[in-house]
Amino acid sequence: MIRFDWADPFLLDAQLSDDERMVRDSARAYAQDKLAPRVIRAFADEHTDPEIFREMGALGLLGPTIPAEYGGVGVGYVSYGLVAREVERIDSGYRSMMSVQSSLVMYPIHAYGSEEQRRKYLPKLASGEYIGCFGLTEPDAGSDPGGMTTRARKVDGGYVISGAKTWISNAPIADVFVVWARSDAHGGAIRGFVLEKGMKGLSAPKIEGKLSLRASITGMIQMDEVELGEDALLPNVEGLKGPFGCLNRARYGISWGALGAAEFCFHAARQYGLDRQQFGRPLAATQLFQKKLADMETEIALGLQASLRVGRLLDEGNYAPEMISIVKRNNVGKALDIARMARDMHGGNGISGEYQVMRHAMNLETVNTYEGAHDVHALILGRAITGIAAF
Ligand code: TGC
Ligand code: FAD
Repeated sequence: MIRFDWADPFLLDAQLSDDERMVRDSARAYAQDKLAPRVIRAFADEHTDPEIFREMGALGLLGPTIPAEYGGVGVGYVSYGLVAREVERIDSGYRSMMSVQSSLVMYPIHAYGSEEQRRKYLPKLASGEYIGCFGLTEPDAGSDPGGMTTRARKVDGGYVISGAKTWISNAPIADVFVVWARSDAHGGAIRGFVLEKGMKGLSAPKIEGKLSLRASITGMIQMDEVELGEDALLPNVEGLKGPFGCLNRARYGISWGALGAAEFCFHAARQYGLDRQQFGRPLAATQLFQKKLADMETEIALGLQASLRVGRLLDEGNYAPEMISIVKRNNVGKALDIARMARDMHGGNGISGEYQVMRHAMNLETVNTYEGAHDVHALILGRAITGIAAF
């Protein structure tokens, strides 16, 4: 028998390799030393610091699964998940910045791009010199991206692309835009294109006034007859499986990240309960408070084990997207419940920015919606269980 460790109940640490622990520790040190001190102000001021991309790049946290020859560090998906957990322990917006760059911009350029595209973009995205964004969602096509109306028209020497994407992370500060559009030259199939800041007809206005993910900038991508060369097309994928292949990676990372945010809230509620005296004893001495902590710990421990399992299967190439729907949906939903509960357990102090739990709850509202809304993942699973698509 061993002594129970409330902060690592199923000995997750012992299930990691030395290399994975090293990646985790380096991401944790960066997140705690550099991100934690600026997040309260950044969220309050709705400020995104582009320097964060350069800092993460210097540590190999951007596109960590991309091979070293393209500027990545070539680690596996368990390591990627551990990075997401440490970054989102501070703020979901910071994890969003990191995971869009890694899974939604670097991954498709690596997996679907030409050798020239890989060499042109990946090293600069890995270092954070370039910031990337991913345009799938449109004003009238959110959960149903197949309903997109952005169109690429074939012209001599390339394409002309027109349309609008909305709710796009990083867009207003992006240098590189991975955009999905219906391509007339390919029978109306969905194809990926790489656009660059400064192209005529391309703009990316900021969406103002978000009450969630305020440390991560979000915008639109407006394309008015943007002229692209042949070399802008991602040559090696066609159809919705292109963007979904990227989303598999990002959703998996989110399943770890959300639990990082949940762990922060759990630890904060525990400490608050130990410190705060009411009715002549610490709040943590009451049965209700302890039950809430036990529920939090249980959900976090189960969720982390599930994400670790899915990460190992991803690393083996032995996964199905539905596995990722289970962990994205469950872990984000549970993290949101935990953050709301932690907010309640802090009483009035829980609404103050200083205690940070309400910021996590507000952020997780977005995380529950993006990358496939909570109920959309239920429908993906429902289809797999019954064979009937109920979207
Ligand atoms: P469906 O008929 O199911 O599939 C069309 C084609 O795609 C293939 N496919 C997949 N391939 C790889 N991975 C997956 N997860 C896949 N899911 C489907 C499928 O095999 C088929 O291929 P083929 O070759 O037969 O054509 O497509 P559908 O239109 O019925 O889709 C239904 C549904 C609901 C599953 C899908 O549309 C969906 O997932 N909707 C949610 C949309 C979403 O997640 N949007 C995310 C936007 S990006 C974002 O939010 C970034 S935020 C990031 C941040 O800031 O951190
Ligand atoms: P809708 O699809 O309109 O859904 C609204 C509600 O209806 C949800 O509760 C949903 O679960 C439910 N619903 C939808 N369809 C069904 C159905 N068939 N049956 C039952 N219920 C249903 N997108 C990008 O492409 N790139 C990004 O970088 C990006 N970043 C984002 C950042 C932020 C801060 C936010 C808020 C969003 C971001 N998104 C991004 C968009 C995000 O992916 C979409 O918001 C999400 O896919 C949901 O689409 P929607 O908002 O249009 O909601």
